Amino acid sequence: LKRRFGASQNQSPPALPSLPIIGSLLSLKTDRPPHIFFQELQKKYGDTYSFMMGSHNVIIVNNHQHAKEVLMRKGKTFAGRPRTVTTDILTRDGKDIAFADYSPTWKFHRKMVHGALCMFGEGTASIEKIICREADSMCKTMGEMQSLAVDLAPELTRAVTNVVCSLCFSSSYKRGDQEFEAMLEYSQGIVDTVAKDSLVDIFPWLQIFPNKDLKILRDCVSIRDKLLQKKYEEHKTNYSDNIQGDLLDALLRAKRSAENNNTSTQDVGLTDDHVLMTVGDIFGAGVETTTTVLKWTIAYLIHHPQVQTKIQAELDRKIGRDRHPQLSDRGNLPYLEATIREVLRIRPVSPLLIPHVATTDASIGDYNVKRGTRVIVNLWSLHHDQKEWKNPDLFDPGRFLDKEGGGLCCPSASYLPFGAGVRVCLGEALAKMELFLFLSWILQRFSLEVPAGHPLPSLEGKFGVVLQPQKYNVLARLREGWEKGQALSTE
Ligand code: HEM
Ligand code: PLO
Repeated sequence: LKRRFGASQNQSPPALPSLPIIGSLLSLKTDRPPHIFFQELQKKYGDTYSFMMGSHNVIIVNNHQHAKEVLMRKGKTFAGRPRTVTTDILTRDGKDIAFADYSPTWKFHRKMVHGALCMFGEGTASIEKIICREADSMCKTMGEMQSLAVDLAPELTRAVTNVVCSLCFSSSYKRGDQEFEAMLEYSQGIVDTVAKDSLVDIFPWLQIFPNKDLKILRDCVSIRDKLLQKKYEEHKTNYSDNIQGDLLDALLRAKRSAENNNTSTQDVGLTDDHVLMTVGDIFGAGVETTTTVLKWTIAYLIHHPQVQTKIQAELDRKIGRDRHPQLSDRGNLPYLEATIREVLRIRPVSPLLIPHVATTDASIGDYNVKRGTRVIVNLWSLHHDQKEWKNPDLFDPGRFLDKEGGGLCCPSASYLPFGAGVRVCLGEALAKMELFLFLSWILQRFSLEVPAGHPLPSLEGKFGVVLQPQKYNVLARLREGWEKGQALSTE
């Protein structure tokens, strides 16, 4: 293939056919989800190839060598983000972190949020305590719904939402809360319509025509913005220079201190819009990603009861029934950790990451890349690469354990569930704590199975800004000997 496309030195990557204005649209027509289609195109065009999306040049990277060059070795060069119609609606023209282009403002906000998230690790209201409080409440509710066929999604979402809600706003939601129900609805509307490379993102002029998805997105964003604005007003009223309780307080403090120093808040990007959009990002990312992974994990555990039994045996051996799992148990539960890693491999939350943009003329391997080119790292291809993984489509947590089965390992370099480099996920540590605690709490006392007469959960994802599983029902059965243990409390 290399010879055929002449990839010797400093050439353009192999390209799909393209026409003026519409670009390669005709060659991109498919009913498959994009990450799978892009993986298949490798057979014809090689691991790294390009096409035109309207007037934009796009490069797809399908192997880990090129992915690491883009994300790590040349991370800064490829740290740009494209502006698209849908993400501009969500983020008021990129005034957030995830969809903001590479700029001093993006750097500033990223650093601040990173600092705030690190700070929450300590203190009385530590993240661990918050997560355990929510895990406890979730397990109690699951106990009440025992032996019923239920969709666990709303309870999982509420637990995860309350963790980020505590971090961002120092608040949480009770079951059946109106505001929480509204949040569930608008957030799904956003996930369904934003950053899907729909036609308006390729041809921005299509906005002038009525468009159902764009209307859903605008309506949902407007509901979200009202909620964020309300939280912002509440914080402004209760703000004190000394108390820095949550992320929104931390952002407010930075804004006020810049104002007091007579720094133009416009320069560093500390306008009200920036503060709101940044919190919106962390709130949105905090909810949708972790919930999605929990749903995938439960779906896979139902398909593979032997994996579930093995995790439970490990929990019984290392923790027993007299106490709850805690973060310090993480090193002692390698099989559970391996299972989480395998779920993040086989169903990556963000199979195409978020598109990157070359901020200068650059190169990937032997290929020249022009400034402004969009670079999409196909994480799905990396995680399902036959050369890197034995039976990549098989769910096998054991692949992350060393030969003796006692320690964790990473059998391939082709594994980047959180991305890497300057744009690496900001919530990796938080997400890992949540996944570990929520899953260990659930599996310590419940066995999850498919209810009689219900189908097994589908393992096919719905492609969007996150790869979500389809809805399914579960039966959570209290494990033998747990009737007593239920009385355990977090105190
Ligand atoms: C970005 C994965 C949870 C906040 C990303 C990216 C990935 C990712 C793949 C894109 C990297 C790139 O474009 O190169 C995940 C996974 C999660 C998770 C698998 C859960 C298991 C979270 C959580 C938060 C969060 C809980 C919030 C606290 C962010 C932010 C960005 C990001 C703000 C944008 C970073 C930037 O563009 O500078 N994440 N994420 N993520 N994530 Fe996460
Ligand atoms: C999820 C729906 C929310 O209502 C808004 C939102 C904000 C930030 C986005 C998140 C959504 C989806 C997952 C994203 C996150 C930023 C980083 C994260 C894209 C759209 C990932 C996985 O990259």
